[in-house]
Amino acid sequence: MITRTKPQTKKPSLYRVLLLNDDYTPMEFVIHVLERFFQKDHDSATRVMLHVHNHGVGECGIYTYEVAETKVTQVMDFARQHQHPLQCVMEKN
Ligand code: TYC
Repeated sequence: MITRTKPQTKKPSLYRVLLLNDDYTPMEFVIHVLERFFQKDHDSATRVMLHVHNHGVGECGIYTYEVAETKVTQVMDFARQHQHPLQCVMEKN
């Protein structure tokens, strides 16, 4: 009889954190969010922001569940504090 053993280490599931476009949040605010919470430099933050602006949705980063959830909460709280309708969501990779 042949027994296969599963690898002993399990890789954690990964989640994509996405920003959604809207008509009201200022472009500079979105760039600031990407720099502050996703450690992007100004050029790559600008690229992601423009991608979201032009395509409706864009990826900020890929994280384990807890980190992704924290990022979403931080972005949503920050946007609410500044009264912008910016939406940030996560999806299983
Ligand atoms: N569409 C917004 C504007 O024209 C900019 C924007 C970009 C808003 C990305 C949200 O996730 C977003 N001011």
